Formats: sequence, C-alpha cells, structure tokens
Amino acid sequence: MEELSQIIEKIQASKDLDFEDGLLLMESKNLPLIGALADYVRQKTAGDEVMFVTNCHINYSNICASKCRFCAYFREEGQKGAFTLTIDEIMEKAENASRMGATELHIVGSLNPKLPFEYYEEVLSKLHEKYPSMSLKAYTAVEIAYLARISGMSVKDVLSRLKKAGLTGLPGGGGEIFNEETRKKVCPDKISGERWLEVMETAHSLGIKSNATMLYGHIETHSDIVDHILRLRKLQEKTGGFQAFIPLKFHPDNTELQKNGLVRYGPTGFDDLKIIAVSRLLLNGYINNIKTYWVMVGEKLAQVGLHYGANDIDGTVMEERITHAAGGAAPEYMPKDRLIHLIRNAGRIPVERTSNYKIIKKY
Ligand code: V47
Repeated sequence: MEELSQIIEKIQASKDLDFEDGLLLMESKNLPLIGALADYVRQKTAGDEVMFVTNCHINYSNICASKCRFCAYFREEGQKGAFTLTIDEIMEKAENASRMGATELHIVGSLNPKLPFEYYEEVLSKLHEKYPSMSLKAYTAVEIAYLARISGMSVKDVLSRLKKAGLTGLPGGGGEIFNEETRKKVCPDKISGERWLEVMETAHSLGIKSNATMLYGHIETHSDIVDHILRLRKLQEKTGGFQAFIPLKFHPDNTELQKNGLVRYGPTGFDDLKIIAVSRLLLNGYINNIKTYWVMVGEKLAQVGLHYGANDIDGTVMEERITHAAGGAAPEYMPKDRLIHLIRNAGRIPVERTSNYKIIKKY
C-alpha cells in the first residue's frame, strides 16, 4: 500500500499517471489494490454499463508475408491449410452473420502478395451495398500500410477509397508492442510501431475511428508495456480517434517464439488482470473503453476483468481463428444470452452497442 500511496493520491486528484507510476504498478504484486483503483476509475468514467457487440470475424486469407514469431495462424502460399476467400465466399459468411443478427463484421487477414488493392475495396463495397446498416470494421493499420505500399497510393488515399467503399472503422490489431528492439525480435518484418501510429493518426484525421491493441506476455518488459500504453495515450490526446483499448494475451502454442524456446508459458491470470487494471489507470481520461477479451482470457477471467477496470467484453465473435490456432481454449462463439448472463452475474448492466459505441439496447 505504502509503495503506491503517491499513485493513489494522483488518482484521487484525477491527475495523469506518468511512466514511473506505470512501472511501479507493473512491478507491484498488490493486485487487489491495483484492481480496486482501476475499478474506482472505471466506475467514475464508464459507470456500471458493460458494452458488447453482436459481431462476426471474417479472416479473408492466412497467406502472409509478415511471418510474425508470435503468430500460429499464417501459412505460406501452397502450404497445407493456406487459403484465400473469394469475394463470394466472404458474402456467404456475411449472409450467415447477418441471419444471426450481427451488426458488425470484423474483417482482417494477412499481407497476401497475390491480392490487389481492388480486392479489399470490392469486399467492402459489395458488403456495404448488400448490408448497408452493417458496420465494417476492417483491415488493421498493418494491412493499410501494406496496401499503400503495393498500390503506390498514399495511406490517406487508401483510407479515403476504403471509406468511400463502406469502411466504418479500423480494428486495433497489429499494434503488438511498440518498443523497437522488442518488436524486431517478435515481428521483424512488420511495420514499426511509429508507422502503425502514423496510419492511425491519418485514419483519425479522415474521421475513421479505430481501436488499439497491445500483445503482452511474450518477451516484452514492464517498461515496454508502459511505453506502449503511453504512446497510445499521446496520440489519443492529439486525435481522440481511439474508441477502445484491447490488451491481447499471448498464446504460445505452435508459434516460432515457443518453438525457439523464447517463451514457454503464456501470461498467467494474475498478469491478465494486472494489465487490464494498469491500462485503465494509465489511459484514464483518454481512452474510456477498456476491453476484457473473452476469446483470449477465457470467459471466466473476462467476467472477473469487469471488476479490474474493463467496461467492454467485445462481442459474440462468431468464427475466431487467430487465437485458436495458437492454443486458445475458449469457444469460437458466445451466444448473446450468455454474454448478458456473464455481465449480469458480475453485477453490471449489459448494453448492446454498435461498432462505434452507439447504444442499441440496454438489458
Ligand atoms: O494483431 C496474433 C494477435 C491480433 C497471437 O479491434 C495473437 O476490436 C495472442 O487485433 N496469441 C488480432 N494474440 C486480434 C485483434 C483484435 C481482437 C479483438 C478485437 C479487436 C478490435 C482486435 O491478434 C494480432 C496479434 O496482435 N495475435 N497471434 C497469439 N499467438
């Protein structure tokens, strides 16, 4: 308690926490206290409502030039299990999602050298034409930077054309960990953290909202975690375009990091709750929605996360593939009733939202 007394004072006075505060929190083992502080801040900023969305993930391809060492999902062209969906196949998946009541499609894939920019644009325009009220949260900042590179267009032009085709917002994937040295070790061929932030800044300047993520529990240090969250906070101060922060729990199975012996086990439950709580505390006043992502932490811990600073449980997530390829044990789909049950049992009010955080229904 003593070690965190200055932090408690800052929180009570609604002052921003700084890098040193973040490190102290990360190093502390006083999880109940950190959780209580985060819960206090969550109550003040987000109240007792817990958001969720009825959504479906569509992964259009797993053939990827990036070959990240934490990823068990990608395949090389011609390798067993490699696939690329045709636009008709994507439409079929969207039809199924629409029949199941989805209001958001989360569309991400890979850096597939065979797919031209026009494929990405047509996916959105066809979906938008057929399902005009469906939110299309599509393509990470990494995919957007790749599209700019292969098409010769600027990031701004890529985003403008995609917006015109029906893009609602960008998912937060590809953030991984911004620290340059660590990033080089876990995803050497991916764009830098600074480039990721630049793409997000351009999206926000065009009125395209986005989410932000951080992959934790691999080889990163506490300092990398605090640095990552504070870089996001700095950009948010400038643009206000991030809608939610989602800490992503690393799953090591079938990944290069595990095969090389660099990571043996993924994060523990203690780490999962600590990261949610520290994110809430560091982002207080900047990003108001913190997700506890049941697909990665499991439904039981996701529910507990609602008492450690989170106010959003993501969604029904039909067809999640990336975590499952790396040993994720959560189901691939969570019926809406079950999400509502989890939220209510945590003593909170379930609120169904759109992709862009408009309220659809309170339960
Ligand atoms: O960018 C890859 C991560 C991300 C592994 O914006 C892994 O609302 C754990 O970004 N273990 C994709 N994680 C998922 C993502 C996401 C999910 C839910 C909601 C939103 C949102 C975004 O998954 C990748 C990468 O960081 N990832 N491999 C792994 N082995």
